[in-house]
Amino acid sequence: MRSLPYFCRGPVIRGFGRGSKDLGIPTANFPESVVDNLPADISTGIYYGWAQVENGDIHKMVMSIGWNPYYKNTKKSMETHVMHTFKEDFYDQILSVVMVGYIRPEKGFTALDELISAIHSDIEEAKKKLEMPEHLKLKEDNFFKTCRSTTSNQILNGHRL
Ligand code: ADP
Ligand code: RBF
Ligand code: MG
Repeated sequence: MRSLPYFCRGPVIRGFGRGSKDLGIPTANFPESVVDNLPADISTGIYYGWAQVENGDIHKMVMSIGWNPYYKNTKKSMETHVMHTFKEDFYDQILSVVMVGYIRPEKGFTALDELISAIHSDIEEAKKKLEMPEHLKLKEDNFFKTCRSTTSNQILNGHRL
């Protein structure tokens, strides 16, 4: 995939509330504006990379892009599970991510426990892969260091943030 690593940023919106309730794995959802800006060669599926909430620490993440075939969603979503235990929810806060690698396509599992164990193995794979030097260096990228204030006029991937 030519577009990897892919950097993007946006506010966390409310989804269906299924991530944590059904699966025990919360996923922070991006709005349509971020989903619609994905380059054409970023296919649906499961990715891993780094994530940061506002100006906080940078954590490992796994992300699902697509229609969640298990739930038969009609809208394409982009959901990030941050590998960190947060004290509070962070709806409306700015999530910055860099997608660095691809794991697998989305699957339409027949049972919920199959979906959950697939996500757990994605998390294990992401943890391992992100220790590679070429991936570790993206954690230090300036993208995560830029001072972001609401008055600044930053442009990312052609978009004013
Ligand atoms: P929704 O359907 O609204 O996205 P989820 O059940 O998927 O609901 O929960 C996602 C929300 O949980 C996020 O928007 C965020 O505020 C919160 N959250 C807490 N911890 C995490 C985490 N480690 N990764 C992602 N989101 C988290
Ligand atoms: N949904 C699917 O229907 N099929 C999948 O293969 C799938 N894989 C996922 C992998 C990861 C790492 C994550 C975080 C989510 C995945 N999901 C998948 C999405 C899951 O169904 C979604 O997070 C919940 O529906 C909550 O919105
Ligand atoms: Mg979610």
